Amino acid sequence: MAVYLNEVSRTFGEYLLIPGYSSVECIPTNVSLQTPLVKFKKGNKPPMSLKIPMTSAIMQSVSDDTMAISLAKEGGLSFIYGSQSIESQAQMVARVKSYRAGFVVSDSNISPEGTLDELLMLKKKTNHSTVAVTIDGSSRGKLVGIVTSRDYRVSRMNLDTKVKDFMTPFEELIHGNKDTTLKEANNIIWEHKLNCLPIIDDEQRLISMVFRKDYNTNKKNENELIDESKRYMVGAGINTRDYAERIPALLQAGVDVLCIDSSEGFTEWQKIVLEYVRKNYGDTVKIGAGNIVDKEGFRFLAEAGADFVKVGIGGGAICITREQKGIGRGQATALIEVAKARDEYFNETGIYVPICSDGGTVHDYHITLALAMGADFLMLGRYFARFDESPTKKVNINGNYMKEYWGEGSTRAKNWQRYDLGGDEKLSFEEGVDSFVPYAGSLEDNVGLSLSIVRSTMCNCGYLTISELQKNAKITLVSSTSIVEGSAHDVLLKDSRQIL
Ligand code: RVP
Repeated sequence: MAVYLNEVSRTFGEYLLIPGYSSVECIPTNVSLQTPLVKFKKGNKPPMSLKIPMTSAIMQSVSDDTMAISLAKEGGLSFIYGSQSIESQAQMVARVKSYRAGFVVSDSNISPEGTLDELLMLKKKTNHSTVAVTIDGSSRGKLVGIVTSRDYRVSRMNLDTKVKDFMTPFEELIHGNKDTTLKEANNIIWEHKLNCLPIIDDEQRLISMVFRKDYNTNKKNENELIDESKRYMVGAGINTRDYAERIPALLQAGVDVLCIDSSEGFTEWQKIVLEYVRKNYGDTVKIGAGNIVDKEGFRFLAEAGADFVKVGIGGGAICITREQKGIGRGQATALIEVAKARDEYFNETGIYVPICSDGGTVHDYHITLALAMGADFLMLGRYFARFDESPTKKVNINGNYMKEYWGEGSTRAKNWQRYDLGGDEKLSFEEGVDSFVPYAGSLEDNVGLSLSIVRSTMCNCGYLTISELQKNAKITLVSSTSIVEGSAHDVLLKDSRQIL
C-alpha cells in the first residue's frame, strides 16, 4: 500500500514569524547575513561562505556573467547556466574571474587610419566621448593614442581628417600596467587630472580603461564576494551527462563551486557525478546536488558527498512539473523536513551540509521565512530575472516594461538534461513555461531593499545572525482568513495599482 503523509504540503505564504524580544543592540546595521555555502566539520569554519544568503538560479534567463558580477558585488553568488556549450559556459566563468572592478574593456575603439567622420559615428553609437586608438581598431589591439572631444573641432576640421593626425599619441599618454591596482589608478587619475587611464600589457596592447566615474561607483562595494586573489566568485551548473568534459573546462576557467542541476536529484546519476568529483579532485572541488524534497533525498545526497543540497520541486514561478507529472511538495514543508534531516545528520556525523531553498520565493519576507525554517541560503530565478542585469530582453507591453523569463524545462530553453533520467529517452513534454515578469530596475537597488527588509524582520524577532534565527525563530501557520487580514482590507484603496 502507498505511504500517505498526513502533513499537508504548505507554501511560505501560509506562515508568519512571531516577533520576539529585541535588545537595543538589535538594529539592522548589526545584522550579519553571512552564511555557509559548503559543508564543514563541527568546530571548523566553512571553507566557503556567502555574505548574503542569495544565489541566482541556474537558468538561461537569469545567470550569465553580467548577473554573476553584479551579484558577487553585493555578496551573493550566481550559478552560470549549464544549458549551453561547454565552451561558452567556460567563457562566461572566465569573464567573471578576469573581471576587475573599475577596469572596463574599452568598447569605443578606432584605428589611426579611421576618419573624423567615422569617429563621430562611433561616438553617436556608444555615447562615449573617450575613444581608444588601437592599431587594428580592436579593444585589445596595440594602443597608439586616445581621442577625446578636446582633440578635435568639427566646425574647423575636414571630416576626412585621419584620426592619427589629431589624436593624443601614445608617447604623450599617461597609462597604467597589468599590475596597477584600482587605488593606484585612481591616484594617477587625480594627480594628472585625467578622465581615464588606459591600462596596457608588456607589448603595449590595451587591456582595459579606468574611468574616474567608475572608481567612485566601485568604491561602494565593501560586501563583495571575492576569492583569495580578490576575483569575484562564481558558480556553474552541470548535468549528469557530459560532466567528465564540462567539469575540467569549468575548473580551468576558474569556477569556484559547481552544482548538479536537475529537477529531481534523488538519483544514482547524481551519486555517480559526486563520486567522479571525489575520485578525481578529492575535497578541493566543491559541488552541490539536488533537488530533493524529503529527508531520504537529503541523506542520500549528503552521504554521496554533496557539499550542499538544494531543496524544491515544482515551486518555481515558471515550473509546471506538479501539473504535468504530479510530483513535488510545498516549498515550506519540504524545507522544514530537510532542515530537520540536516540537523540530525550534523548531530550524528559532525558534518554540517548547508541547504538551499530553491524556487517559489515571491515576497521579500519569504526570504526571512525560508532562513528561519532552516535554509542556509536561497536560489532565486524570477526575482533576479526582473533586473537590468539579467540576460533577457526588456520589452514594453501595454505601457509597462517587462523582462522575459523562461523555465529550463520549456521548449525555449531546451535543457533536456535537467529532466533526463538516463537512457536514450528525450524529453517529450514541457515542465516549464515562457513568460514575462515586471521589470524592476537595478540588482543593486533591489537586493539592497530586500535585504534591508530581511535585516529589519530579524531585528523584530530579536536575532542578529542567520544561525540564531534558524535555532530560535517562532513560526506560526495562518488560516486563509487571517491571510486576508494581513493585507489592506475593508478599505477602498485610492490608488488601484496598489492592489496588484
Ligand atoms: P523561482 O525563483 O520561483 O523563479 O524558481 C526558480 C527555480 O525554478 C530554479 O532555480 C529551478 O530550480 C526551477 N526551474 C527552472 N526551470 C524550471 C522549469 O522549467 N520547470 N524550473
